[in-house]
Amino acid sequence: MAEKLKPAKLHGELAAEGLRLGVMVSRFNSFITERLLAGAVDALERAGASSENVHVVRVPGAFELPLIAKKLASTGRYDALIAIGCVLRGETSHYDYVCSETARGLQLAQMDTGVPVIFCVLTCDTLEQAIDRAGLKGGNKGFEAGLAAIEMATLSRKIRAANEQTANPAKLRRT
Ligand code: INI
Repeated sequence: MAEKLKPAKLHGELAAEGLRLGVMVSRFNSFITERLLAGAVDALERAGASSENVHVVRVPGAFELPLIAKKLASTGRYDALIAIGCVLRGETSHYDYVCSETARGLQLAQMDTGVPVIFCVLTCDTLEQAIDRAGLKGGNKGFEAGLAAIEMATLSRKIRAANEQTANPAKLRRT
């Protein structure tokens, strides 16, 4: 009979001790973004992050998030970044440009630098939809982003450690 396969598994942890994290927050629609920030900080705090290792950086609007993400990631000082913003649809096509360029720029920032950048930019048709996702019916997307940052940071550290130790995937911890 064939051997029962036990594949090597690799995953992040929800433990933030020692992680260096940057949280970028857009001032535009701050009524929403400050609530998302509170949710993110709550997640980091509960998972054991320390004040000296968590930096909050404010930017004017969502459109400015990608450049600052790239600058912060390029310092090599962060295990993960969280980009917080809220774009609300208006009467013109401005919304579409801000949304698409923000998403594209943040993806580019993480792909160019290898530092995880968590996308916590709400893109909503109405203020009510945004409020629901910033601590009401839809939970708090900032809290979810905090957890995602911790998972991606710890996963990235594990991959780096495994790579430094050996290129052999069999050495990865079996769970
Ligand atoms: N920025 C946002 O973060 N949310 C919005 O809803 C928004 N709208 O609708 O205009 C917005 N615009 C500003 C933009 O992000 C830049 O800050 C601005 O264009 C200067 O570059």
